[in-house]
Amino acid sequence: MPDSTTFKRRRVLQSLAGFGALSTGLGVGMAKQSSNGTADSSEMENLVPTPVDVKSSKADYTLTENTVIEVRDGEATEVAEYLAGLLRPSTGYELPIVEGPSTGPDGSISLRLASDSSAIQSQGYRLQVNSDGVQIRASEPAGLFAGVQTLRQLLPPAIEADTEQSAEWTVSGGRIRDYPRFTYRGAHLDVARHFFGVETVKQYIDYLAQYKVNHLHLHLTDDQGWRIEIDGWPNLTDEGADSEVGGGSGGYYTKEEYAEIVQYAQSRFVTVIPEIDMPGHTGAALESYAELNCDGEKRQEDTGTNVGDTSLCLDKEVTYEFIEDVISEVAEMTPGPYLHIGGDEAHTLSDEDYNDFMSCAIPMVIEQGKRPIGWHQILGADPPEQTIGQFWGTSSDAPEVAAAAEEGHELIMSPATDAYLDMKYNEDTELGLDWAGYTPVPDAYDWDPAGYIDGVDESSIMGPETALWSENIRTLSDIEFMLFPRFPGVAELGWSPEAKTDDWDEFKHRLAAQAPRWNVQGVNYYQSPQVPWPGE
Ligand code: TNX
Repeated sequence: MPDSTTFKRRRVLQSLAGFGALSTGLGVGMAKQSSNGTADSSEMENLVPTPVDVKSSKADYTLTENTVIEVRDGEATEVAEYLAGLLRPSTGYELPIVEGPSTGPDGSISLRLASDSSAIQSQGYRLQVNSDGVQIRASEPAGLFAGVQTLRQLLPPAIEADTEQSAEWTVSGGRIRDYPRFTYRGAHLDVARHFFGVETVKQYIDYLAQYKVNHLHLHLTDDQGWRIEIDGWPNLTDEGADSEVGGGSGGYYTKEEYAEIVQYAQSRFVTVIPEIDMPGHTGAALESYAELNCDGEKRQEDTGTNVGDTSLCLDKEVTYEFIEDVISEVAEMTPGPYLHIGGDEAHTLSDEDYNDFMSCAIPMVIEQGKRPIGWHQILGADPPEQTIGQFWGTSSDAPEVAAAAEEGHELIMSPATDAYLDMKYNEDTELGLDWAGYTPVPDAYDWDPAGYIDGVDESSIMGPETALWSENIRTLSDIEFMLFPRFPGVAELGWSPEAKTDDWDEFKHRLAAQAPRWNVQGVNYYQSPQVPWPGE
């Protein structure tokens, strides 16, 4: 599949023409909302996700060619380099990274790790803007990185360009204290039904980082394709990777490519969670190895979209050797603490067989030093307490899940009615599915990760995760259409205080104000009529 990142860059340039004017026009001295009701995204009050505390002031800071990025220690330098990489192309400024204490003649952006974390938690930060510059303080680099994402939004949209722009690079004055409601904020991507190359995944990671989402869940295997190289089982990628829904050519990540994704994610404080779905959704493995099938015959290539009709052969010893090899290799390739083993829709198995299988598979994950995650059906197998259930149901009435939470299991919340971004917006939007109903933009925002399931309280909830299944999602542009503008809403539910996320009519203006940024970035977003887009 051609990777669309390169095409995007071209679109960015085209969309820039009117931008310098728009950004400066909106930016300076404007009320929080202009007379036509358009919010200015670079005001502190209009950030997405909205911070815990904001106090704006008139003491703006304007970057100049003399601005320096000041750090005090090595760990902050990595974040400083990322920030410089964001700001240099569009400003055209040198923005040298200097070891402080030091300020340039026109002030500095200072990133500092400070030990006082009491009021900001480990992923939080404080940001202050005054006429001398910008100071970001955090107890950990992840907090500095979150602060940098905030600073990015406080600059005019043209900052997103990758070529030099003439704009006034003013950051609105004030102070922010901020930290996440949930330490886990996730986004899933199905690379099995359609395969997405490394460059597309990197772009996806950048969208996560932009909205302070810190986990990427890659659905690496399914009936239609096996997408990760496993040394001991080469047919998985020699035979099981060259297909996808609709019959395209598929693909897979070599170990080096997977490492590249993991490393890129780490540089953006995103943890990769690999998913090897089992015992169902295993058609690609069954197509690659005859011995994994109960009848000893290779399964036919699958390019359709049926679910639930495949399973590993649970009566065979080789099945357990297979999953042990795969789990250990994937664990070895993955620095993060989690490994997802699917466990959904194994419709050909009895509950007893499914539970017996999971009683073998889950300890293998734990043995490798990882915390197991499974789709919430896995909780029915009475797994060890550290097993995490990913809820993908459509109803708040889920007593088995509530009982598992009561017993101590943590939950990741991906209710299909709200967080399944592969659901169509409405009957007129072509991409996506509709089995869980339509998900118009307000619906993706109008739910509470901690309040969705009856009888489960917030202490059991790790956080929300969007899902993007790819039965008919083929390109980066398709991904963007499903993600934007819904994804920033779910990201806000994961980050911002509950009391600040219960009003769509307030949020919709802040969301709309992101559009000028997406235009500069070349994002193919859905122009939902429910969002008051600028200029309408
Ligand atoms: C259900 S969610 C599935 C996937 C499909 C998805 C489409 C889940 C655990 N299983 O296999 O791709 O619906 O929305």
